[in-house]
Amino acid sequence: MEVPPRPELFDFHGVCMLKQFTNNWENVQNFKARPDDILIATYPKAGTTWVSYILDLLYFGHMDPDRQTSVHLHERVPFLEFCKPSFPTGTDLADKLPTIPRLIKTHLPVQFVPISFWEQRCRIVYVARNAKDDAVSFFHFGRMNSALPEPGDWSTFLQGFMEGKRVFGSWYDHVNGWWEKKQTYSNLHYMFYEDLIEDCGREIDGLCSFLGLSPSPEEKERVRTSVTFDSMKQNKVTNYTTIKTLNHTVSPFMRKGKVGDWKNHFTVAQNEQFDEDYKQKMKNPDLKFRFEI
Ligand code: PPS
Repeated sequence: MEVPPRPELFDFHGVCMLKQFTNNWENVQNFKARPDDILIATYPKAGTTWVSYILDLLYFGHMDPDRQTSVHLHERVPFLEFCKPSFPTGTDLADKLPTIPRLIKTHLPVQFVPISFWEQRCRIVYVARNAKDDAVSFFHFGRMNSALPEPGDWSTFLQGFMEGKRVFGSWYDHVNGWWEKKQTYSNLHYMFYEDLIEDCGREIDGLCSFLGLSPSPEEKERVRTSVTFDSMKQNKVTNYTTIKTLNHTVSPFMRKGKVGDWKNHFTVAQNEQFDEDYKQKMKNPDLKFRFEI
């Protein structure tokens, strides 16, 4: 079978994007959020799948056992801006979601989020991951995902990452833009991948208090054990092995799940250049990332 060519990035209102995320723009912008919707927002590779599954289990883990084994996470938590021929669009999937609340995922930078989410005062969970591990994860994802541009070699990819030439734009603008939003929008819970790795139970508690949930200790423990890296890697509902554009023999979607894997990729020179550039772009002293734990 002929392999379709890799797509190209283009400038979209100042942000690098791919057509598969802008094709349905009018419907995305006009999306009618409901007050009880919960938006899970991230820069790619920050822990979207992890937090989506935590929220899905907190709300719906006790429901119909069939759902747990047969409904894939990407159907339970639609990807709002996704739009590719012969697939249902993210907005259609979200419109048809039967659950209350609806859990909806997005990688959009804050300025692109449909206005109805703000008007309806929806709760939003933002997850951020340190830039070095995010870049490494994104690089390997680009290698295994034929729906993304060719990543090139590691040093080319890293350079593009630093210049914001990756789909959904600059990591730096994304994490800073959402952080600023949190200062004025109180229904935003800003989380860090590194904190989840350090103590997932504590982070689940934080999510529950933000969402007004009070699971029993047993329920909470069930969620915690179901969302470990190894459980999610084995679980076909969460490991993305059924998606055709992903080649897990090149690099699995559930790849390493660690903090600090960047040390296995960055050369000393790349690290120095990255740190210098980072200082220029990350001036807000309140937004701090951990590169190791
Ligand atoms: S995507 O494609 O943007 O939706 O990817 P996303 O889910 O945001 O990020 C994928 C990375 O998250 C890791 N991951 C986890 N780490 C630890 N524990 C759990 N449960 C978990 N689930 C997903 C996944 O392995 C990717 O990171 P890397 O570093 O590539 O392993």
